[in-house]
Amino acid sequence: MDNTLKNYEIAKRIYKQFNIDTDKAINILKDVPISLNCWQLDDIKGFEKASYNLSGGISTTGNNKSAPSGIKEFKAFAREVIKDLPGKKKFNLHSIYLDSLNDVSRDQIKPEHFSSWVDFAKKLNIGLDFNATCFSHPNFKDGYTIAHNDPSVRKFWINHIKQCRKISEYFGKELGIRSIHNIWVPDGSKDETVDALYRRQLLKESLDEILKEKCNSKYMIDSVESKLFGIGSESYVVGSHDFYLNYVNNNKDKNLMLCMDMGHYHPTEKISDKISAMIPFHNELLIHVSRPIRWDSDHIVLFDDNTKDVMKEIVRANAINKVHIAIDSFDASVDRRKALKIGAENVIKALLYALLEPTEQLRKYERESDLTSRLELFEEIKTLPFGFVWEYYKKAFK
Ligand code: RNT
Ligand code: ZN
Repeated sequence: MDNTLKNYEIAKRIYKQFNIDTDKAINILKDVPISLNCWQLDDIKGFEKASYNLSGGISTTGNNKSAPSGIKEFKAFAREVIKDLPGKKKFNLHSIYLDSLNDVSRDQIKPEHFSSWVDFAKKLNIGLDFNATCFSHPNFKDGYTIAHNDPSVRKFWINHIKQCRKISEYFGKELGIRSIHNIWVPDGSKDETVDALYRRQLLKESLDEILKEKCNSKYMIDSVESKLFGIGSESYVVGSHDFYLNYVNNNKDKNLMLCMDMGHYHPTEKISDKISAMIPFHNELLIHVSRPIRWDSDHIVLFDDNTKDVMKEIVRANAINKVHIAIDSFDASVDRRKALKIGAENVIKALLYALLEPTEQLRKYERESDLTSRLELFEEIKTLPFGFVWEYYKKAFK
């Protein structure tokens, strides 16, 4: 292993001087599943025969010539990236990535349309997460889906999401790894909305109907993802943070958790600060690690302060088993495979960085009100030989 091991041993000794056990950090990290978003590979196009344009207030830009030519190449790309990453992985599918020779209406999709994905996951020994796709479809009408005022539109999407829950349950059962089923709907309005309450009542009713049937919690768990605004829903989003937070808290009997996406809040609002506010009240949380630039732009995740801060808060809150980490990016301006790989590496890297923080020592200083020593230590650890530990982990745990 060239100099990697030698360098790691040097780094290990240096970290030891700060009472940080690098072996222990790596041992924890290798078992934390990171869910890779399939949609980074093809700009959220999927494989529906009808192939609708991207809608729902999200957008990919760029024209790098690296998108896969079909489902076969798509799977080969995904396999390559997954194999290239260290530690535990999951693959996060949207319902439009079904594998079917025929045109299947979204309210009719079934586990059988995803059986090839189960084979794919089994071979790689990974879990599958799932998402209902309530956009890029003619039934996404007037900016609404399950909060549409037309009951037939609502019905279509309710049925779609019900089917998606079953597919998620099927993934968990087949793979023996619980699947997370995320519900995000784009419903909202460009301009001032008079019927804000009415729409939220509709959303509540629709969710009640969708979640009425119990799925086996051993195999799947639902999550609901809030948002602040989207393209075309700048003024009003039905499924806001407050709405879903209340919904989850008022439905503790349901197998349901909140999903917080880093790009779905006011620009100066940090989700890292929300983790410790959620942990006392929620058993589990889902985080969409993303990178908003001025808006919810879904840029590729970097090894930057925002990503590190989220991971640090998860570690400091001792919540590695409670907070599920999924990546959400779509950038068509660079090589799609590299985009997925680099973003995922940065998430794993940031988690390793967080695990190598001398949290107990910092906490001790803080509780003793010794803020000078806390500041000194914070700054000192920034230049520890982190790169050596990362290089070693990347090679040894592929
Ligand atoms: C949209 C949400 C959602 C999507 C994916 C494709 O703003 O973040 O998670 O990005 O479902
Ligand atoms: Zn998201």
